Amino acid sequence: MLQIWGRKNSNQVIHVMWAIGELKIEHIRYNVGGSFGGLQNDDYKNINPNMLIPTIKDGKLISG
Ligand SMILES: N[C@@H](CCC(=O)N[C@@H](CS)C(=O)NCC(=O)O)C(=O)O
Repeated sequence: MLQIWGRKNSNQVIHVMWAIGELKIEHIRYNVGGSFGGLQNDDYKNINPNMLIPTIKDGKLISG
């Protein structure tokens, strides 16, 4: 399933979630960034070395 990391009140994340909503793609979103934190740890750095949101993972493909 498509996975998205990012708080939904981020402008960058809103664009992604809008497209996912329009296309009705099954997905799961994790709240990270802003007051949620979670960007400055090794687990997140491993999936997105930029340590920013959003990060999108589709199978083995990761985009951030
Ligand atoms: N992915 C974009 C930019 C990503 C970006 O600027 N993300 C902001 C979101 S507003 C961010 O992660 N800010 C830190 C935070 O929200 O905690 C790029 O690399 O050009």
